[in-house]
Parts: sequence; structure tokens; C-alpha cells
Amino acid sequence: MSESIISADIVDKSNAARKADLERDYASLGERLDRRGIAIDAIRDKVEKFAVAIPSWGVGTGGTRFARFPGAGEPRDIFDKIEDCAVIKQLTQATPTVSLHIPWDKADPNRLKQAASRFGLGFDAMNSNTFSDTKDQKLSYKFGSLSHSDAGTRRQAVEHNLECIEIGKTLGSRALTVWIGDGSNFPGQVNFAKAFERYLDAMRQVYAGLPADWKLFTEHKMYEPAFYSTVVQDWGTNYIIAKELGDKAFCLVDLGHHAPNVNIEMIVSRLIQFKKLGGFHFNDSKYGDDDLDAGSIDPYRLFLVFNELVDAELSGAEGFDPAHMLDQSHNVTDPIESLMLSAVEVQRAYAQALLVDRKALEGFQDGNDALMATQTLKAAYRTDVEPILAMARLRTGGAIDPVAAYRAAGYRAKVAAERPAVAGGSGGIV
Ligand SMILES: [Mn+2]
Repeated sequence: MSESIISADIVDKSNAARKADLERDYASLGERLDRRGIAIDAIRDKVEKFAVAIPSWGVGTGGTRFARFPGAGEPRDIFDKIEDCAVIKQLTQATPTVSLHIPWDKADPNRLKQAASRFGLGFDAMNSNTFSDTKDQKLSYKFGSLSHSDAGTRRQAVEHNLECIEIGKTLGSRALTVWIGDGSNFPGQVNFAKAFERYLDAMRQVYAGLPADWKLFTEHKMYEPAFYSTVVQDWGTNYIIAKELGDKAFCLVDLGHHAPNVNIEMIVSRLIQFKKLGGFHFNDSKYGDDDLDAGSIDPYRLFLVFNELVDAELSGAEGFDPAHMLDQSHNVTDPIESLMLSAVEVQRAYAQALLVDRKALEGFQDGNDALMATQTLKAAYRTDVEPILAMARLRTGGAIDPVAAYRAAGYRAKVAAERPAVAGGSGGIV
């Protein structure tokens, strides 16, 4: 039995005040779904099994290029971060794993494992960092890492990734996510082809160090920190990388890493079709890589992404097993509250996508009935599935209203007293 950070009494009291209303709402939604031929309990069961990983860096307050305004009671180290993640897991029951970032979270792996298992937490993908320099680092990544013009710098970046795999092996992780900031700020600064060839060569060495049951995720990003060209800039390049490296290499889609208005759901479909979709970093954006909370700007887009995922799940697409992770930066909210609500938003998109009448949709597509096809998606998206999500939380030991329970527990004030404010710190935007 794992430990709980928020007292069970507080969660029970919060749930008791909401349980009768929830049961009525659930029964009412159940009746309406029944008319559409959908069994509400079957959707709820699937939601209960749905999981999304929390990035360790998400529980700290982020910042922008201009400033960072620290929040109260910010985690001082990875062990504080694990406790914050345990709170998110306890109240949502949707986030059983933490994704670590090395070197930010570097600590004795056995101690890390012990700290997480105390709260029943596991570890998701390991994340390497060759986009910034550490204090004792021999060679700088100012002009790149895995694609650097200097062989020694590339070797150092490869070794760092191999070290992440080693740490992950002890923790029980099964994947490595690689995102690099390599690129250029000026036309002519870098030879595109040579830089990409150097990157591929370095990544082949990382891939060779991957255990048999591990996956390698590469993450594309259109721009930033390099503002003219980026080595792994889009899903096309990412697909080439995954194809070049081998069967254990997959593409990771960070929703914020595309130009505004790009049809991300279609990219997802393509990657599924050609068996190279590794997983997601969920977030939302308005202008660029804003790292806003999942579903906060365009929840319909999140739904359309899940429409593709559910389509693949239900059709039994071969080897389809994408990893789900949040990747956000919280500048003005309590990160724990943002992450809880974001995990719920991702679950919501999944539940709504499960409601799509796929047989009817196929008929409308085959008959070229554009209006009814799009209305079929809208009918699912318009359904308020909150009672399903809340019931799933209640049944698995979470809170009907996670934010209300969290605030009632006074967790932030408690940790603020224990954790002195730290100025600066890592921004944590990847
Ligand atoms: Mn990301």
C-alpha cells in the first residue's frame, strides 16, 4: 500500500459533498449515451486505465526569456518534485509515472526509485539535456551538441545520452526522449546536410546503447533556441530519423512544436500509418511554443488528435502503443493545479473521442457527406463527459474535484513553510 500525501479524510470529505450530485449527473449522462448505443460504464472503464506522465520539470514554476517569477513552496530538488507528483497522482489517479530530466534530476538512482515507490509512482521516459551547459562540463553546447562540428563535443553528447539510459535502467524506465536545440541563427552559419549527417551518426551511437526492450523517441521542434534553422525541425525530418535508426526509434509529437494552424492530427495519422508514432508531449499554444496548459486554447484540436488515436486503438493498429506525457510551463498558476487539470483535459479528449460513432462516420465519408461527417465528430465533442471523468476518479481513490480537494488540504501553504524560495533556477521549457 503506497503512502498518500493529502490526508484521506480531506479527500473523503470533499468527495462526500459532491457524490450525490455526481451520481445523478452520471445516471443522466448514462441514459443519454444509452440512446446513442453507448454503454457509459465501458467508457468509464477505459478512462480509468488511461494514463499520462508528469514531467518532473513541470512542477516547478517556469519562465520566459524575460523573467521568471518563482511561486511559493517550489520544489527544491527531485525528491520534492516526486512529492508534488504524488499529490497529482493521488487526486487525479491519472498520472502514475514521472518523466525525469538529466542532469536536472540527477540523484542516486536507487534513492530515486525508493522515493517514487513510496507513493506508488513509476518512471516514464528519460529525457537527456544537451541544450544547455552544466557547471563541470568540459565542452560547451553553445554551437550544438549531437550535430556539433567538433567530434569531441558530439562524443560528449552521445555519452550523456548513454548515461541517461544507464540511470533509466535502474529506475525501470523503458524509453529515452532526445530533443536537441542544435541549429543556426544565420543563413550560411551551418551546412544543413553536414549537420544532419553528423546528428544521424551520433544518434546511431545512442541507439546502439539502447536495451532490447527500450524505445527511442526523437522530438522535433520548428524553431527556438535557434531562430533560423533547426536540425530536427519537423515531422518529416523526425520520420527520416526514426526510419534511419531502426525499429526501436519513434517520433515524439510535442503539440507546441509546430507552426500555428498546422494540421497536427494529420501528422499523427501519418505517423500511425507508418508505425512511427512514439508518443506525445501535451500542451497548448496560441502563437508559438507557448507551453500553455493542455486544452486551454484549442480543446477541439486536442480532441481531433485523440480522434486519430482512438481510431487506431479501435482498429487494432499493429504496434500502436503511444506514450502520453504533459510538457508545459506554468508561469502564473500553481503548477500542481495546472498539471492536475491538464491531465484531466487529456483524459477528456480521450473520452470524447471514444464517443465518436465510427460506423456512421465511415458511411458519411464513403458517401461524401461532408456535413454529416463533421457533425458526427461534433456530436462526440459536444458531449460533456465530466461525470465520466469524475466517476473514474472517485472509483479509483481520487478526488471528484481535484483542485477543490487540493485547496482544502492547504498543501501549497504547508510546503511553502518547509521549502525556502529559490531565485532563478532552471526554466524547464523543452
Ligand atoms: Mn516537449
